Amino acid sequence: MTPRTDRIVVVGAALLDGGRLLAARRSAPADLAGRWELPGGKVEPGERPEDALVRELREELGVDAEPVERVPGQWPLRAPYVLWVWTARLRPGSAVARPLEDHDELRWLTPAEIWDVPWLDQDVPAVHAVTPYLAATR
Ligand code: 523
Repeated sequence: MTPRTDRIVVVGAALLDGGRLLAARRSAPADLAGRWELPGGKVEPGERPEDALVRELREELGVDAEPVERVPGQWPLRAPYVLWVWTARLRPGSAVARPLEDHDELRWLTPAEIWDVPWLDQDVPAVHAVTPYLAATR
């Protein structure tokens, strides 16, 4: 019998500021290192996805962010993970300085630059879904 593997939600942030999207380059694990992603991580048992998003952005980027709206859709990652995305914005006074863990480079991408970085394959459809929101925050 195939063991049952429950789906685990990974939240990703489309962190937007002045019409630009924050992209983060993974430094680990080795097979993902060097590729870019929407920053985020696994939702812990009993945790609300929006709370996980805020927590992950604080842990990984040291920022105080707030989720704005869920981007419709969900994107399969390596089993058992599935990616859910929220747009997010920085709370007043908070700024992205440098990556703290999991990443080694950050870039704020304008709409014209969105496809300049090699996104993780599994993030590409999510980034497509996010692009309309960039124009809306300009
Ligand atoms: N992805 C992914 N894209 C993406 C994220 C945030 C995560 O493909 N935008 C994948 C990478 C891992 C899995 O989802 O295979 C879990 O993400 P990870 O490692 O960022 O989750 P964390 O930060 O919760 O993991 P720990 O470092 O173990 O705490």
